[in-house]
Amino acid sequence: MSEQVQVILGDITKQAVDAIVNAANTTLQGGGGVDGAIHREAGPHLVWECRKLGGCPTGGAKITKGYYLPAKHVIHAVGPIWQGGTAGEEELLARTYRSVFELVAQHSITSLALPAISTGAYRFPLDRATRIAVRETHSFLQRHSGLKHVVFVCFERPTYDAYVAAVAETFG
Ligand code: AR6
Repeated sequence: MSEQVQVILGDITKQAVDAIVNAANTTLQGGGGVDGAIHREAGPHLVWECRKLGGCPTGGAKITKGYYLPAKHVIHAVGPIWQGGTAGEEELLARTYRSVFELVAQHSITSLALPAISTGAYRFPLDRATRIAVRETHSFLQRHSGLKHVVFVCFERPTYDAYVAAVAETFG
């Protein structure tokens, strides 16, 4: 496995990195799952800043400060809701990761922690989502040397197992 890429079981709100990624919705006003956890730990300033952003389309991402989080920034990314696979969900999820990495490059982020976007409330099949996440990460790392450390933070064991398999497959 690449030294740049790590898979852990844990809570993304505890990661002391340049930026953590939030699995947000198009309103950027908070919600359940990882979104709820991030807003709880960051404190109310986060939603105040998010209110000024005017939402975000599916496939997009926007960046804020991390406030009381140990992470300096939060990249709010909006993945697609799984609708059976015929609504372009795979391409939309890939686009979501590309939007995250555009912000990583623009803001010279050197360490990044990501959750398994769309695989909770949005019900994207885990293996497919994981392969897309790891493929897009690999593609970005090949083109950009500034990002030194990527952590896939998994909240549940099946997610962890899927990432370990996808990282081994892609990074060797
Ligand atoms: N750290 C890391 N991963 C977590 C954490 C955490 N603290 N908490 C949950 N997860 P979800 P989605 C995992 O539902 O599918 C929200 O209401 C979780 O186990 O958070 O993209 C938003 O506002 C799963 O593996 O995000 C949206 O409306 C992964 O994070 C909607 O849910 C994603 O699950 C987005 O749905």
